[in-house]
Amino acid sequence: MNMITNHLPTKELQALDAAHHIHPFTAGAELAKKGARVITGARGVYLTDSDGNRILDAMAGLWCVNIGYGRDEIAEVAARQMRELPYYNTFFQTTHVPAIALAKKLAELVPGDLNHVFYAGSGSEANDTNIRLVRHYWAARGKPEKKVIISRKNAYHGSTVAAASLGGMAAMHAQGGLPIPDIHHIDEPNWYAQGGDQSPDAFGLERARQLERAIDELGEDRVAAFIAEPIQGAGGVIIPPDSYWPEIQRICDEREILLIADEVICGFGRTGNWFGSDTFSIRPDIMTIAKGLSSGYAPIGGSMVSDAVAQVIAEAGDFNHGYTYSGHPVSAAVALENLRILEEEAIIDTVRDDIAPYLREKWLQLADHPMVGEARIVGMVGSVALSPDKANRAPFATPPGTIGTICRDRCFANNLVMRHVGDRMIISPPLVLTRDDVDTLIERATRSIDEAYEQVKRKGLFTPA
Ligand code: PXG
Repeated sequence: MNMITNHLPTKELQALDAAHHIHPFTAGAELAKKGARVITGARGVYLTDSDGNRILDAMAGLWCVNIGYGRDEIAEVAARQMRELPYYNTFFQTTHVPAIALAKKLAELVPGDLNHVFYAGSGSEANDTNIRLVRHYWAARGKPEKKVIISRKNAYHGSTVAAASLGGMAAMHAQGGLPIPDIHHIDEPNWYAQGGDQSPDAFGLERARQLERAIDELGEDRVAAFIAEPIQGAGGVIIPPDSYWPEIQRICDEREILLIADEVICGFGRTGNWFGSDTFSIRPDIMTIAKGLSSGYAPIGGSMVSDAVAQVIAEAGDFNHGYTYSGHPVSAAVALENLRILEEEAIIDTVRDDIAPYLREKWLQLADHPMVGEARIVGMVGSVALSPDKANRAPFATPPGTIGTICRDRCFANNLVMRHVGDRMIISPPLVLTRDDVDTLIERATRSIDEAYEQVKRKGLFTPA
């Protein structure tokens, strides 16, 4: 493997990192004290750090390395493309072969008639595009007042000003004066935390019908679109009740609004099918893609757009929007090669038919643990809710995230990347996990939850709110 092995000692790297590097979603001073973990290489589903530890990456980087690390074919394609045409833009009536080939491939893979792509460099940028696209679309149809986009609390749609506004993360809105105007948030379908005594299906219907009520209250003539992740990822892997998506689809069919499925996490095999929209029978007008599109090997995202919407946009004159790196040739070539690997190696079929069912069986057994309130999983994305009182799905008395952090730290110590969101533990591993890898993942996760449980009890924190 081509790794930089003669790097500085870990302590020196950490000091330089603390001196000059501002980390995303991180308390800088706190991290500077303990030092960031330095990742130096990766192969398959394992990371290597600067101290030589081998860490099972059950988050596929940041939900993106679907084909696993270290695929030389991708490096070859990137190098070839860099030599042939490292950059050209797709503005000003030009195009290039990688952008064309990827657009055609995406039109084949993405369900329904979402046959058109507007390229972006990331999921955040793609969602920025979506806001401008849907408003431009309605204006072109003579309805410029249709501007409001309905989203959900605890949704994650990215970190730019517009995407973070679209998202429903209270902690993000609390910084920098968000959200921007004309974004409206309804409640999330989080039965475990908010469902009370209702059945999951009754709760799912109630939450879906909030969309109908919001359209009525805002006025259908003012609402442009509804956006949602098929499964809320960064929100804690919140899998909606079965009743939720069919009801949302019914409402979107009946009302004159566009449906945007944000598939940045769910896309490209994560849920056991190519798209979360396949898994949940969603028929979006626009789909946000990124992450698994290139398995994270190069930055790229995009908005997949239906024939009907694309036609209106095409006939409405200039769409005054675009990024320097829209359809970047190297990223597009890398994405194409990633899709070839996913398809030719039947990775998603293997997930659906073998690995996901195997992982599911073991993951659901975590619910037997005395500190686990529920275990849920769809395809290769799952979560467990930590709880001091399973019967009542009660949260801990400590501030949200306290117990999750203890558990996450045990995972770190046990060479497993399993994240926490509040007091939920989440996984989203590479799709190329083998059965042996699943066993290792479950063994390390169980050990980490056990150790966290002992610590929580010892500190007297095993008490409900
Ligand atoms: N939509 C969804 C559903 C996402 O999960 C984005 C859009 C934005 O994509 P970019 O490429 O701009 O990051 C995301 C990204 C986390 C975490 O803590 C999740 C994401 C990004 C950063 C952190 O789980 N998801």
